[in-house]
Amino acid sequence: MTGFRAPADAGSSRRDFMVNGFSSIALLCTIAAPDVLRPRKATVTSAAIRSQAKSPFAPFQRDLPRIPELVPNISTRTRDTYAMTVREGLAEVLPGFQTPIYGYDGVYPGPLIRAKKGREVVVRQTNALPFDTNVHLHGGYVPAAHDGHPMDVIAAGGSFDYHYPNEQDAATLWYHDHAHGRTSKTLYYGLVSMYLLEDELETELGLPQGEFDVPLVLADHAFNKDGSFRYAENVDIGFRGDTLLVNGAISPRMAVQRRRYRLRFLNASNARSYALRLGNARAMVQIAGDGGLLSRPVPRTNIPLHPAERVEVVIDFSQYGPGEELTLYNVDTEAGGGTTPIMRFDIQGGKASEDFRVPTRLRDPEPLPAPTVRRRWDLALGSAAWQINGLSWDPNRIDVRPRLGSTEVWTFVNNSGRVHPMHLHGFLFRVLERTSGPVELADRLGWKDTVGVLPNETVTVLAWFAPYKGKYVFHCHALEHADKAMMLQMEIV
Ligand SMILES: [Cu+2]
Repeated sequence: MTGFRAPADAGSSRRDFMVNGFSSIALLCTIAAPDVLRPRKATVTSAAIRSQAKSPFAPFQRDLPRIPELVPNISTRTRDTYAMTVREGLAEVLPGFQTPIYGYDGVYPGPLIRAKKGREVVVRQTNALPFDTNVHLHGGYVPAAHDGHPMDVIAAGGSFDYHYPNEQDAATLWYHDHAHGRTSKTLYYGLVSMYLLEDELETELGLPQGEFDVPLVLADHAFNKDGSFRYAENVDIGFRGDTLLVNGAISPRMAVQRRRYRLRFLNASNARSYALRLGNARAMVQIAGDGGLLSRPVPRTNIPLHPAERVEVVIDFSQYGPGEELTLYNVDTEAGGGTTPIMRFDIQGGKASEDFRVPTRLRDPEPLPAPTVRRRWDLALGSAAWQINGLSWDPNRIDVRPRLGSTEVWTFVNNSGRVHPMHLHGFLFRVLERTSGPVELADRLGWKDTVGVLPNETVTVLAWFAPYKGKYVFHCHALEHADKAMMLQMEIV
């Protein structure tokens, strides 16, 4: 990694820290968060003062935090019931600083839920924030009333029981706020976590489990001098931070045994795309995407990851010697400075001994009905806002009515210079074609719920509108685009 390059539009917190130090009052111009989002005054400790000598932004200083797993309050034969409070909290992101966040149970990332296919999960979400929130289970087959539609919100002080049937195949899902108009801020300030759905077919594969199955939440951030997150709105490109967090720690290190690990990556950034690459382009084996396991594993050396997408890889650390360090980089064209090193794996001593191999077949693809309808969606910047087919979000309008159980061919035509990660709530799709080149093998072998439509690219998908009727949304997952108001409504009939 060579010198620091500050992103043009997001303020430059890292430089702020390095050039001015903590005592400087020379603040760069930023757009303040709304009152309800304004962070509380952070505590500066002596540890913080000491840490300025060695730059708190240096990568690989902290061990990877593991995401806490939530324990059900009640478990019956068929159902697990959880309770969570959406509230303000403090996170120690920079050593010695307390960063104000919004968090599920007050932590960032929020607690992880581990669900099993065929067992219902109920999550009682209590809103202790001073404004509306809701919860969208991204990638889940969820009845419309429980999907976290942007207009179905939990008022301040209220609560709602989200019912998740878990009748889909194993997949790495995630949950986040979806109250309309402020997701760019609420997700940025922390309302994000993972929901891992498991099933028996997956268990039979013998993939790495427990401490060897590692969820990783990636997000770029920027900081004010008091250690609080800095947010600068940019509706055109979306937010760009200058510092990469994995599970809430700056480019951490992770001690690994000489064996295989399952790593589950989520791009929880507002608008930044990543490209995952190990040092010296060493191999990763992709086993799953947004919608769960691929039909077979795919070796890859460079994996693009657009906002809201997930990829799961198996990395075999037994090939490396004790003491070796293996770095995972972001090599996306917009990477640079603090957004290049993602994390480092530090190989521990001990013998490499393991029988497990990634099976050559993972999951058979479902037969799908032939598509009945073709639709085209033009993605462009209108006179004042990002739009789809010239339309902005209107909750009182239904923009499309697919039939329950049908498949449709949807073509996203990007007439702009920005990436638009297009996401369908409630339903999955297969990527059929893209004009930037052949569809990646891994994207052809599995389900997706979000696809990055590159600048001036056209991407065609086959969407399957099952299993639930009702009103859902589809939108760009660059959060500043979605908030302003690149989102349409579909009703499955
Ligand atoms: Cu967009």
